[in-house]
Amino acid sequence: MTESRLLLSRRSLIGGLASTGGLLLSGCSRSNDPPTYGNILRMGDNLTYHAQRLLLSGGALAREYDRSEISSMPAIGTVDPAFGAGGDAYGAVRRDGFADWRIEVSGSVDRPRSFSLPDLRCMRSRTQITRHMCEEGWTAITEWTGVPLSAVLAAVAIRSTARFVEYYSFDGWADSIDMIDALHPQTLLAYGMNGRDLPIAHGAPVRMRVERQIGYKSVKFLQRIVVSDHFNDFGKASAIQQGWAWHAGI
Ligand SMILES: Nc1nc2c(c(=O)[nH]1)N[C@H]1C(S)=C(S)[C@@H](COP(=O)(O)O)O[C@H]1N2
Ligand SMILES: [Mo]
Repeated sequence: MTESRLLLSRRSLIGGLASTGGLLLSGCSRSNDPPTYGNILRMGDNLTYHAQRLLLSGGALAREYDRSEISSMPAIGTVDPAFGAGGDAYGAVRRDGFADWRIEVSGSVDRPRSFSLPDLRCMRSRTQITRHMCEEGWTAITEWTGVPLSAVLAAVAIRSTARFVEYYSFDGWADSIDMIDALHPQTLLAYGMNGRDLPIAHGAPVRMRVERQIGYKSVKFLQRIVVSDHFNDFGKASAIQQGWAWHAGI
């Protein structure tokens, strides 16, 4: 390589590094980022958010396992919302195998509608064996069956302005993911676990599976979904404002 070409390639390398660093660092000021509340640890969340988005293509799959590797999975947090706050609503839909359960999908969509369990079961399905990772330190390998969230979003015709998908549960959980995770092929509204109907303790009738983020993003007992053009931090009592990372990539 000649002197000048070496110089050129070095310059472009340095330029490349600088712009990479710029992209990572500017993450903290972009309007669609998770909020930091001036908290230095929350700024780290944004760094991992952009680093993951940079390193993995939007569609990179979480590792999938063999049936022989399935392990037992403890039920964590709420194991039956019928006995907690707002339990009446869950108690009502729990009857008759969730015959009256409907999940409403609204917000930034052209065709808002609700889906019954049979509606979801009639749509395209995906089965995947993945490792659930809880922030408490345990992991479990489990088979999940469900409808890709992308199929549901296609059915309601999300608008081009949509940036986030918010999801709410019967036990008061609210969370959201960006469109890259929402449209990811492994992001499921899961109604099956290890070849059976999803048990109540694991989130019946339908739970979210977000395989490239930590366990608490996979919200159980889904009640409704809202497609949104703007980031929602769900207010002062929310997990995000209580210090839980919004983007918890693994
Ligand atoms: N609605 C709801 N979703 C939830 C929880 C919960 O308590 N309620 N716990 C979360 C946490 S911290 C983990 S690790 C997983 C646990 O899923 P599992 O109970 O099926 O093992 O669910 C997540 N989703
Ligand atoms: Mo967890």
